[in-house]
Amino acid sequence: MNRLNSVAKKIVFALSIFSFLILAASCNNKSSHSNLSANTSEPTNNALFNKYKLDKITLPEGFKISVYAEVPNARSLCVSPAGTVFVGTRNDKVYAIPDKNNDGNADSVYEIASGLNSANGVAFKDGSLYIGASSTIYRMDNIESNLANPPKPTVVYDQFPSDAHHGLRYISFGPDNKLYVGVGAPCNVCIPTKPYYGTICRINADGSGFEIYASGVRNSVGFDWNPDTKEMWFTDNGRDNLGDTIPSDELNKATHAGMNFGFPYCHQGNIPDPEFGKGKNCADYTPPVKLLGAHVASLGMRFNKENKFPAEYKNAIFIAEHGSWNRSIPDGYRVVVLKKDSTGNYSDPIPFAYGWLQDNKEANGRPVDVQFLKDGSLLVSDDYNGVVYKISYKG
Ligand SMILES: [Ca+2]
Ligand SMILES: [Ca+2]
Repeated sequence: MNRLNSVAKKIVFALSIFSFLILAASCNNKSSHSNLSANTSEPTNNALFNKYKLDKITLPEGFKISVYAEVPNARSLCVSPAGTVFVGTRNDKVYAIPDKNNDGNADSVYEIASGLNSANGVAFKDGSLYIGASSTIYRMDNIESNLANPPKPTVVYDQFPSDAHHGLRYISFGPDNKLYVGVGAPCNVCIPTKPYYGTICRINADGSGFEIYASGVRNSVGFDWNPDTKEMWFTDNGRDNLGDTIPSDELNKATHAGMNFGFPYCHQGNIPDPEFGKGKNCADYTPPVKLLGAHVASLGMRFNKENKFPAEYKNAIFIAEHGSWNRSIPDGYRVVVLKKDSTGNYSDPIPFAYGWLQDNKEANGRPVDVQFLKDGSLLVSDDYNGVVYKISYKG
């Protein structure tokens, strides 16, 4: 009897170990719902506001900033029509932040993909999330119904370069339903050795129809389409090592396919490159629409299409400045705005949200991308703190 009892105990013990292993294995397959904080309530927000020293951030009168969610290495942002925010990173992971009850607060943070190579780019179309990770564009279908148990990303296209230098893909769907993909030059400054280096390319959503859309682009990691004209506007980062004040980052406008924006021959529309500009004429290339400042690292940009900020911000352009490294006095580390006047012209960049750089010392935050939500507020990603902020107008 005792012996039987002890056998039974052993079986029960073995079974419980077995079921624990099954449970652990199944947990591994699921997306980690993790301990990342989303700002689901005001008391939580107060703690996160203090944690990230948001009292140091200056905004125009009537605006406020809060933490939307903590997301490690938060980089590119996109949002679905239902309000789910997707966040790419410089590392292997992609995150999703749903707001199912539409209250303007993040419900939670899901890790939905991992094991990718620099999963920086995110774009959403027809229920599918597209991810730009180095050489490869992936797709995750019906993703919003499967945030807790996401499908394995499938390959859409895998012929982009895998260089580490300027190798973070920025991707976005244009009004023509094509996926636009930034492909940086694999260097500070160099002659492109392959046609797609230093370009913005586009492909169909199924991966077919590859073409180069714009060339002479050093490294664009931010573009959007003008809501009035449907033209593509994009940021481009100026080259390094020509001093503190030149060349400027650029805001460019592509009105059609096939335009050349000057890199590496001509910088900011009027500075021939000391090495590669010999025998070239800046007038042969499309100059920028706006100069954004040297070394500020202008990354993500969006037009304000929601237009729920005051009228002076109607269709304004917001740009995230990641901040300088190649400058004796640091610059950038803020969000700037270019306002549109009554004649349709855009202003020079005006600081909109700043204070991540205090006293020109070490930065305590680095904006990467900007994205409007349907409620009219502006999200800002920060890969230094691993946070997505929300800037809203409180009146
Ligand atoms: Ca919510
Ligand atoms: Ca240029």
